[in-house]
Amino acid sequence: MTVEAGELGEPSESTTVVVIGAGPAGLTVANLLRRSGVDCVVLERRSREYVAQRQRAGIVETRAVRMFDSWGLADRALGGIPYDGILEIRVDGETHLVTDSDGSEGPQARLCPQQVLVQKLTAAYLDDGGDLRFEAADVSLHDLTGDRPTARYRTADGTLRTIACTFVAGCDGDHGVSRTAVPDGVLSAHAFDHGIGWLTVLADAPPPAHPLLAVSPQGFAAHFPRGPHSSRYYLQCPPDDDPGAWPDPRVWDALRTRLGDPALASGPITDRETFRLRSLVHDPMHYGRLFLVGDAAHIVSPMGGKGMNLALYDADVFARAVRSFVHDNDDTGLRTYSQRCLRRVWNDQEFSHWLTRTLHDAGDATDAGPFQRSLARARLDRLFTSPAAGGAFAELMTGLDPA
Ligand code: RFL
Repeated sequence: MTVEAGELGEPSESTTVVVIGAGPAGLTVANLLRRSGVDCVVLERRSREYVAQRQRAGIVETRAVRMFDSWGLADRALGGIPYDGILEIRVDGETHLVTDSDGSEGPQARLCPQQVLVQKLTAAYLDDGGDLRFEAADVSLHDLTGDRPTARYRTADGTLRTIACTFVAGCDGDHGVSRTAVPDGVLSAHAFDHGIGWLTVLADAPPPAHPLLAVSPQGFAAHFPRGPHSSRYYLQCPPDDDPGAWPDPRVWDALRTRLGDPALASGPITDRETFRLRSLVHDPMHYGRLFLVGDAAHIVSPMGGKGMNLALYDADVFARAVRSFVHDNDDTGLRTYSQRCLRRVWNDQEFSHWLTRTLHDAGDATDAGPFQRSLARARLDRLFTSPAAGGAFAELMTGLDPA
């Protein structure tokens, strides 16, 4: 990276890729570029402590584990607790075990909470000498359609800095600045509101034997491991319900009823929020020399656990494309980036939508009606009885499907 005097008097620097955002997408891009011998600078709005504790996803799918493995990063990037690839779907209290493994050779999915992945990717990047700047305020992007875009930001002490680059990786999530730097009308937004709300609760309570999804007459519920002594729970609720309407006793009562487990152990609740299930895709995923990666380009309903895994997929495709451009002067990967990523995005949106409808319509708590309810139950029945349907489900869960 070079440093020179800026035209406005502020320090001016130069690098190959400026990465906006240090979530799973940005940190993966940064680590893969570093391993490719491509220099980059990561600008993150929040502090290191804030980013390191943000809890969301919990499973790194098989495809993503193998992606890290192929870069020699699996041991350094992934932590968490062992996962035997078995998922429980409990229908009206009756257990059905389905496998999240397609039987192929190689490393399998890992139960790795998102914050553990973020902590490990941060440490790996910094230990390798990576340039990661936390508390970068007022980030703005300029000249994205020219040969030399720039990113401006303000340091914690108020100094204005400018970085010139060859490419910008917009990894700053759905509410970041990267996508808003694209002029109106360039991207098409395809949005879908599932009309479903979820209450999500994090608690210091024993994890389930297997990740658990439950259908009941009272609605959907789920219980996921987040550590040896912590769990995340989900409860279907009216869209835009108030978390304050869910005091602890109501949460544990609802979980015991919907999970069909009167003896479910409780524990202190450490986090509680409600949100609407929604899906969103922006097409194309680039503008000039800006490439949108992860949630900056698409949101997937959490059902099926694909959001973070798609972010990791985009990051891999982008890093390989930049590597080919920088080392082999081959821009094919950059030209086809959006098309290639969107194929997997729509594949995973379809899977997530299918699973969302199946598990919410099969209970009685939605207004889907008896016809949709019976269709959802028929889908579940097929999943539990047909090896071919079970195989297709496992292929989608692992992310090893051909999309
Ligand atoms: P992130 O994680 O939002 O990171 C974006 C980063 O950019 C920073 N940033 C900025 N930096 C500089 N300047 C600005 N102006 C900036 N604006 C923002 C932010 O501080 C942040 O550090 O996006 P990324 O990297 O694309 O990762 C995407 C994943 O976080 C997301 O898809 C998943 O969390 C979705 N998700 C799940 N995905 C799964 O694969 N499996 C799951 O089980 C799963 N569960 C979930 C989820 C999302 C949830 N929420 C948020 C509704 C459960 C929940 C409750």
